Amino acid sequence: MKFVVLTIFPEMFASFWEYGIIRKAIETEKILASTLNIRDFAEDRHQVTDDRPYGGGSGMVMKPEPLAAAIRAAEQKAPSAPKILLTPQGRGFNQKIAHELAAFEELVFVCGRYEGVDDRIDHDLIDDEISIGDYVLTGGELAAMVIIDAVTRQIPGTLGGEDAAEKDSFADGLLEHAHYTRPHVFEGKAVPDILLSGHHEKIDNWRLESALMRTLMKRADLLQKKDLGAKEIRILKKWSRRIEDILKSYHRAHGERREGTEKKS
Ligand code: 6GU
Repeated sequence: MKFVVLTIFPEMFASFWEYGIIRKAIETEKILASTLNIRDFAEDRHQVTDDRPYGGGSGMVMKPEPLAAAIRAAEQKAPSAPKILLTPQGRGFNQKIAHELAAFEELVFVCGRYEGVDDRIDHDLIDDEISIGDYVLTGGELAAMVIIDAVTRQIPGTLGGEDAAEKDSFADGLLEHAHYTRPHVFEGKAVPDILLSGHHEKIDNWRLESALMRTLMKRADLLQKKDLGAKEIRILKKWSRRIEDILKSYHRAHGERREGTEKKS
């Protein structure tokens, strides 16, 4: 995967390329990363990339000529790449889009700054617009890093275990199960026995139950949307029966007044 990033702050990426999985992916040539400084494409003596907005108002606008020239230079470096503008007005980034972008061989990211880019930088020059959430950043650089990070870990061979990305939160519509490492007991809390049993099927079942539980507690909206499998339905029904039993005992002990379940006699 080749990433080309257009920015007026290429230095922001210097340390990003240098750590962890991203660094390793560059070293093993799973990804190729470069930046183009938009300022280098400004023709004037002071290499200005912004200007005051027509119609007045506060804030500055990114000038079209340097940006267009930079995008055309990026096209030379990555001819097959979709050119993606990072903007809060773009479609909302998520794991599905990360997966979708990982299928390309090249990606170009255009980082806007100031109040926005001149609107004539449009369909001829930009193929896609992405936002990383409903809040406003001072520029697209952090968003580009977020997306590059999420896309890189989708590329086979970039993570430790070969299938680690498939087990991710969201990959199957569930949050990930709980994880534990040594020590066996930490501040009085022991690791669940099953995980030490060496019984792989039981461990898998425990992990599925843990993933379902976490998703129910933290992100019930994901469960509502999910295409549940037979095992998952069995687990949810088991919990449902347990909750029913607890409520039944409670009502028996306290009389069945609340919850509108008064007995007819
Ligand atoms: Cl992609 N850019 C900016 N400037 N702000 C954002 C964003 C992008 N996504 C969320 N907020």
